[in-house]
Amino acid sequence: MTVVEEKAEPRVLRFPEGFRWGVATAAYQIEGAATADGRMPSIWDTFARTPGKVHRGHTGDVACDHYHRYAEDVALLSELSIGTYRFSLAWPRIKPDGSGPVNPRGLAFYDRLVDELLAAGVEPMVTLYHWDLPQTLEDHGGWTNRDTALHFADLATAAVSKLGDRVRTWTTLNEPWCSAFLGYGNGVHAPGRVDAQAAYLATHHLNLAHGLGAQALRAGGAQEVSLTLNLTSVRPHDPGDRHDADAARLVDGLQNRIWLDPVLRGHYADDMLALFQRFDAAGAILDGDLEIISTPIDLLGVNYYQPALVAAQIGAPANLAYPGSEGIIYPDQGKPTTAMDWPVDETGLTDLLVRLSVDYPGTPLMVTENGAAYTDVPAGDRVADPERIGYIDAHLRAVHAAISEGADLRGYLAWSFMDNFEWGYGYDSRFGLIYVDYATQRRVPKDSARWFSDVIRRNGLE
Ligand code: IFM
Repeated sequence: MTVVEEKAEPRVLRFPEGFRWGVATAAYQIEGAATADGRMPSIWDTFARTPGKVHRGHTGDVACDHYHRYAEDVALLSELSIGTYRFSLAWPRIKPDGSGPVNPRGLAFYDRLVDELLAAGVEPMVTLYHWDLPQTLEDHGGWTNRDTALHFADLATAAVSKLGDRVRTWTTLNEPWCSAFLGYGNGVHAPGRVDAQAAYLATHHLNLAHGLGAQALRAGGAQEVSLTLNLTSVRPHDPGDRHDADAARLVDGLQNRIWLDPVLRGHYADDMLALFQRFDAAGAILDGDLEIISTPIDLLGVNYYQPALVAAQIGAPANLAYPGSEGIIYPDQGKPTTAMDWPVDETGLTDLLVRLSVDYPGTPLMVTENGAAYTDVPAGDRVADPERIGYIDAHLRAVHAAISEGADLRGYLAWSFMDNFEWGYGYDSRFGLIYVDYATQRRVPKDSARWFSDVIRRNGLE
């Protein structure tokens, strides 16, 4: 008797047709060339030079030297079959003092980059602002000054008029929560101010900048306008405890709703308005602002890394990254962690995407950042990073589950294309799919890069 061995077909978890796959970076984190072609300092140049602010005194002066090596980097993107490349424009290159005339040499860099990407078959996706505010604007109050939002709209106009014929998808801001609450609330990001009123003023002016920027992009003919927020699922430690539930609602307000509501519903929720009032910032919200802020967008970018777990505890001081959040603690989540001690829990991503679809229906979603820092050790030409593969694999399954539950998810971009300047953590925290040897600037694709490339080619996971 002959036994016919059946060869089992590997099961593939497929993503929708046309799903956009890619990777993301940001200007200050990779470009270097801090004084090239008329660029002037940003708040991050100043902050990084301030002793004690950035791990080991690292700065973005050289970073990955992408400004000079962009052609090599684009070739790598293409080799890995990356469909979409999300990058940001450096405001201090394009308008070095923030508000004056356009610096053609600065804008020309992005012109070259966009052409290089298109020639390599990679779609450029542009973010206008990823935290590098020109220092001159900060000298006039930065995001606490309403004028900064108006200057941002001018930046949008300059950028779209130069690149709009070739760039389809435009994002106004990246993670305004970080700009407002880390920049002006607890001061761990530039400009390093610790001032609750300033944090709430910045919040509203960033929302306004988004709205004005979205209008400027539309007027300049942008096809797809978006905003990227760092959102998360905020969970009460004991869901049955009223105080824990209230704590979760407040943190959810500051992390998620204070950005989502004005943009997608045209108003701030009452509990958030109460905080603007408490910190003497409600006067910044002028008649007509919310109409501007709620200018329709075509896509909401979601950056997700970890869920939040909160519990009420009488007497706990406020976390300055959430000014006004007295009486709340953040218990250990009991999950495995990344090299930065961030808990790994992909269920927070499914919950978040499904929640956005239910609470804010009608706006397509895209995961514009997701990834993890691990300690990568190169061995010759190879960097084995099984933990990063595991992290991304789990999060892609979580994304797939959200799609199955009805979320209108259009794409997934891994953070990050290559190792880079991880803000206050400097260069020691490596998020890249590509390993960067900073001493030689040699790029080495990690195992995760090859693995992700296979996922893209098959539009799914085995
Ligand atoms: O590196 C950052 C990025 O600039 C914004 N989102 C989170 C990433 C990891 O911390």
